[in-house]
Amino acid sequence: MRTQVAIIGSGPSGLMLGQLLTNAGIDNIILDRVDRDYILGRIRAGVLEQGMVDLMDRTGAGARMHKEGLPHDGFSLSFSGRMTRIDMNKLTGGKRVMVYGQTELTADLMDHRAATGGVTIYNASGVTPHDFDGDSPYVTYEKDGVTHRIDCDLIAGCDGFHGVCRASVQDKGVQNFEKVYPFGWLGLLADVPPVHHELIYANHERGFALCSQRSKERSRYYVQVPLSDEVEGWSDDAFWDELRARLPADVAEKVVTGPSIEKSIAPLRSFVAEPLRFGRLFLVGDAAHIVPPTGAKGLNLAASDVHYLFEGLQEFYSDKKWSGLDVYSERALRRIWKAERFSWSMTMLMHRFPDEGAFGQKVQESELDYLSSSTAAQTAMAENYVGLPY
Ligand code: RFL
Ligand code: PHB
Repeated sequence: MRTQVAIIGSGPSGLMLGQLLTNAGIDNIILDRVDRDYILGRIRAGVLEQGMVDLMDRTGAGARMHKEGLPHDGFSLSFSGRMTRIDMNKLTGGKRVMVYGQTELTADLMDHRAATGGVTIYNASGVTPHDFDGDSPYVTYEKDGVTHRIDCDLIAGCDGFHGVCRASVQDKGVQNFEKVYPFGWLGLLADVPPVHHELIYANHERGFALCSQRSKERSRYYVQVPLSDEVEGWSDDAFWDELRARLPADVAEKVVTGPSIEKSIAPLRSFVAEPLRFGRLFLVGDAAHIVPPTGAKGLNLAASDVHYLFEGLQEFYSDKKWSGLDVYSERALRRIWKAERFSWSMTMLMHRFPDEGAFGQKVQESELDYLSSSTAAQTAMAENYVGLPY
């Protein structure tokens, strides 16, 4: 088999890149080690920046997102029993975010790919990129007991944090930057109306909590938990009690509870690999970087990577020039580090860090107090939350 761009990974990064390439007449094949249902069973992001919404429109798969997605003009921070609303729309001169689940967005991209004749090979095991240092890279994989080979011009590593692409460059000068946080998020998805029409990020002495949503009938809630906790140890009732205990009383009494559809614990991590290019192999999305979910930036960063890489690929195929691909890593990393900084700072602001002691706690409280009264501080938070320009 031969294609122009071999894409490893059929998450949002791989699917968005594949669709932009297909739309531009550039041949591509996507490989994933699991199948469609497995990918759609992963409950992840919910908040889309305008840049991500625009990119979905460019893929041609954005129609349902506009119909069912919920535009949000603001969100609230709760601490010391009071709420501060960050009016994103007013503070950024009219910008907003869109609440639309990653599961739905991924399904839309998969359906559009199938409808436009894109090739995806699911359940491909042992996927391996080869010879990307030279001029003739190829990818091998196994399916149904047979080894296959795809020759290509370039390889896009869109295979997430535990993928094979970054693992393949560990001895090629890649530098890893990492910070691991001493807690995780226990998330619960339920078909109950959200407690509030906007998101609430709560800093409470019992730990962080987040009230999010997927639609007017489906809520997504999170609470900070120690890394030693296991999801089996959390009944639905225990989750609802803990969530309510961390919210201001007038909000807590409005929480509508119900049986969980999904419940899971995710560890929190900041991670960046540099550079993002190794000859003819390019790292994209979670394969290259991870942010703690507090700033809602992971999926949105995948979108900006795809944007920069697609520009380079378009130039490569239409003008036979490497210049866009040559600057991909540098351009993407500048935006990645700003999102890393924001996600880290929002994580440090909103969680409880028992090891930081009383001084750390006082500094956090004073930063929250400053935020509640300073338009400048709120503007900086709003500007980052809606997403910095590409
Ligand atoms: P993905 O989605 O992990 O997809 C990678 C794909 O690659 C496949 N794969 C392989 N295929 C072949 N061979 C191999 N060896 C392979 N290894 C892996 C996998 O099966 C998979 O299908 O990466 P991608 O596409 O870069 O997308 C990144 C996003 O999924 C991620 O950044 C976000 O979900 C992060 N995130 C959030 N981002 C936001 O922008 N806003 C949010 O509100 C937000 N909330 C979240 C989040 C992530 C969370 N978790 C659980 C990590 C909330 C949570 C709880
Ligand atoms: C979510 O809805 O899953 C979500 C929303 C905002 C975040 C993180 C996760 O910051």
